[in-house]
Amino acid sequence: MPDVPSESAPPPRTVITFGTFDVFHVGHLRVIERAAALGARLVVGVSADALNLRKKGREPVFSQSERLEIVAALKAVHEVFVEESLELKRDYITQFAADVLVMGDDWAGRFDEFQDICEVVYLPRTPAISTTALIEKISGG
Ligand code: C2G
Repeated sequence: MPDVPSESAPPPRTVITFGTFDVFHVGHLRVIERAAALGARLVVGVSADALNLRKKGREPVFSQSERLEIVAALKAVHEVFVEESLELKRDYITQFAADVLVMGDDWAGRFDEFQDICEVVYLPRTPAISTTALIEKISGG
């Protein structure tokens, strides 16, 4: 018998998410795992060092290639790429044929404009952990 998908089976969905993922922590892991659970394939855009410098006025602790390497090694992640600009989100969603865009709810409402090409989901942030707080703690601040 040929392996024909049943008519009622929903097509496998591609999920896309974005982030810096600097000083990788459990809040990052949870958003990635919950994003992956919304589809069959998870693509992650890891923000470029230059984008961070422009946006936050400082270099990330870990370089872009290190952050990419860490995110790519996660079981839940199928593909990673460098997010060069926040303004290219629509292009990335199209390029990777994403059905769902996932972000933490610190971005709530910010990407609703993409609802014309994909589902947009904001997941609750993991409380009480952030890269900034970790950097302050480690540096004794
Ligand atoms: N996150 C979370 N819980 C935390 C910390 C972060 O759920 N305690 C989520 C964020 O909401 C985001 C993802 O982890 O969805 C990555 O967080 P950051 O590395 O801080 O990413 P950011 O610099 O906000 O992304 O296009 C977006 C850019 O790439 C920037």
